[in-house]
Amino acid sequence: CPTVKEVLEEIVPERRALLAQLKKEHGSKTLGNVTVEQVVGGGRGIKYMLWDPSVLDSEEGIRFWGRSIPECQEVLPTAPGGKEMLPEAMFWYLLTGRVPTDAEAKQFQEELVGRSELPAYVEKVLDSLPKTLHPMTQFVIGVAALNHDSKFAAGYTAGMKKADYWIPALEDSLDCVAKSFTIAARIYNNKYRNGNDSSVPAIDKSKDLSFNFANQIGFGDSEGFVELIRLYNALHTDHEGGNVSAHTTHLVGSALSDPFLSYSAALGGLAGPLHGLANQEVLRFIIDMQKELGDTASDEKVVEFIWKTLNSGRVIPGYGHAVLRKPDPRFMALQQFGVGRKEVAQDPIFKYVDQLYKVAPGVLTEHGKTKNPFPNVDAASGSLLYHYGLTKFEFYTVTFGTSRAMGGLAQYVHDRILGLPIERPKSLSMEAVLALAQKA
Ligand code: CMX
Repeated sequence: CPTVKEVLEEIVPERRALLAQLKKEHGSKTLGNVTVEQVVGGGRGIKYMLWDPSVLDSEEGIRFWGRSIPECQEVLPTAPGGKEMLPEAMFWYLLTGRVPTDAEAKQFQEELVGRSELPAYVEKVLDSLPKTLHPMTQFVIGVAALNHDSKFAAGYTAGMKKADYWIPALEDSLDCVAKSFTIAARIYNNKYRNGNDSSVPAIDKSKDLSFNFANQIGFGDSEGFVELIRLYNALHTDHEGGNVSAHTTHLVGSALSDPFLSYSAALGGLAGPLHGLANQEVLRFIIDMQKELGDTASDEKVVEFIWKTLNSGRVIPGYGHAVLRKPDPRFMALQQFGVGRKEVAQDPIFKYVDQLYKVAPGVLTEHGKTKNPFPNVDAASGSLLYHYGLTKFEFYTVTFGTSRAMGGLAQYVHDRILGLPIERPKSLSMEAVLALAQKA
């Protein structure tokens, strides 16, 4: 069956023709006006960049090349004996816009797992870091260090043609995704286990990335955990282009920094508490609640706890969203995973996630600040990892990071296919905004 590169070779002329048509026939048309509020308010809603693999609707949530999450769950291949869509299949789909056949997904999985070993110098870099360093900082360092072997950077230095940029960009992106899983496992073993001695199993080339990650950190025997990691990684891949991690990949990549440097920069953004670090914060919040209220509590007590948090000036992690105005379908998919497994559904932490979903939207609505009182993806993800014994919640954003690489870098490849220019939007001083606004 064809490789992902062969499928992309077919797609390249179509995508380039579509961009040429957009420029030629519609280049001067307006897509909306920019208000002062948008300029001072983080650019919300400004239609500003191209992003092909996914589009986010504020009401219904994310669609990947036009398919909703349940639709993807229906068509994307799973592991043998598994029920959850494979992240490798999702990555292929994000890159090509085509659902892989079982044979294509299997071949692609083998290709990625075949790339997942780390160069010795990266292992050395990771092993030399202090155990006290946050796992996300370690992740930033590990991914950036991979740039040593970047085929894109080498090709650029050797003077490759612009039309060919996407080819080494694809090579590096596949390497970056595959090796991210192994970097994540190494960070976990260094920080929370006995380092990376001979007790860490070698990569099993016949299995998928999620299994190997789980296996290397000691969870390979847990069917539930492995399936969760597959679902988690497939769901977190992409959330259109405007979020901090995706946009950073795109922005840094627009300077023709290679995929490793671009994605490493994105991980720095993912590590922020208003973005990916929220899943760590959700667990901290629920554990604090459990410590104060016990394993179960009445709705009134939970509401009281939420108010106490809000009144102390903190946010309720896992709630609210810059774009979404309904419960996040990624949250719903993870919640369904938990509800569908009896042992998870009975876990007190998971039950608190459920109870928060019932009461927190009402409290946040009454509080009256957030434009979206509903849960985002981070509201559920950590409780599931915690249930299976991954209790080091400082590590949770790393699992988000292995996944987001697939979405950010799928678009990175498309950016190079399309030959998009360096990003350079206009900034204004407050005085300049004032002067323009007074004239408007
Ligand atoms: N709890 C309390 N207050 C909240 C809130 C929450 N969960 N969500 C938003 N607000 C507040 C904001 O802090 C803001 O207050 P100020 O005006 O005092 O600054 C006000 O409501 C308006 O914010 P908004 O327009 O509704 O939300 P933004 O687009 O500015 O921010 C987000 C979106 C996600 C950063 C915000 O909802 C938040 O901080 N949520 C908690 C953290 C979180 O879960 N982040 C993960 C998001 C998903 C991801 O990227 O991984």
